Amino acid sequence: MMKPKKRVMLIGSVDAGKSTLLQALFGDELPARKTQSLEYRDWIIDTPGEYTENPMYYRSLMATSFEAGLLLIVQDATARHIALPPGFAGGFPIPAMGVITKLDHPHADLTRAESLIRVALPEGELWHTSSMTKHNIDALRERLTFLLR
Ligand SMILES: Nc1nc2c(ncn2[C@@H]2O[C@H](COP(=O)(O)OP(=O)(O)OP(=O)(O)O)[C@@H](O)[C@H]2O)c(=O)[nH]1
Ligand SMILES: [Mg+2]
Repeated sequence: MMKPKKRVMLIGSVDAGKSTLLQALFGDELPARKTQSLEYRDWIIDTPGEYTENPMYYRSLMATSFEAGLLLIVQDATARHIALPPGFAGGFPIPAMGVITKLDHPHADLTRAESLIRVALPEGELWHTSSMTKHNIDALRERLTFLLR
């Protein structure tokens, strides 16, 4: 795999599965620890879910996005809400795409998850993954490294 030039920044609610997705993309062993602060790892910037849930942190997310080439909004397929306001992705200076995680979960509801994430991400690619079964993980890694090259 070619090392990308730019970074992807992961955002999404607490427990959305951001860090677990990061670990799956790098082939690390699960589980992930709770993210307490911005974490830079190779070509990924992981953020604490609190930054997505609390508007007090939006400025920090915006500032950090200048170090990234792509915004990845992570939405849990079992979640009944999305923390982000309408059109949130459009406020960033970089392109955005979405990932719906936990496809393997018995309570996953893809139709609901898609309509929730489309509020914050009206356009842009939308991927479905499971970090447990690794569904779409290799394909997503290929896609991200291609987009960031
Ligand atoms: N079934 C299933 N569970 C998952 C998946 N991805 C993450 N989880 C679980 O969801 C919980 C939260 O995962 P994290 O990756 O820590 O979530 P996060 O978005 O990084 O959370 P913060 O760091 O608090 O913002 C953990 O218990 C994971 O094991 C998945 O694909 N399938
Ligand atoms: Mg985390």
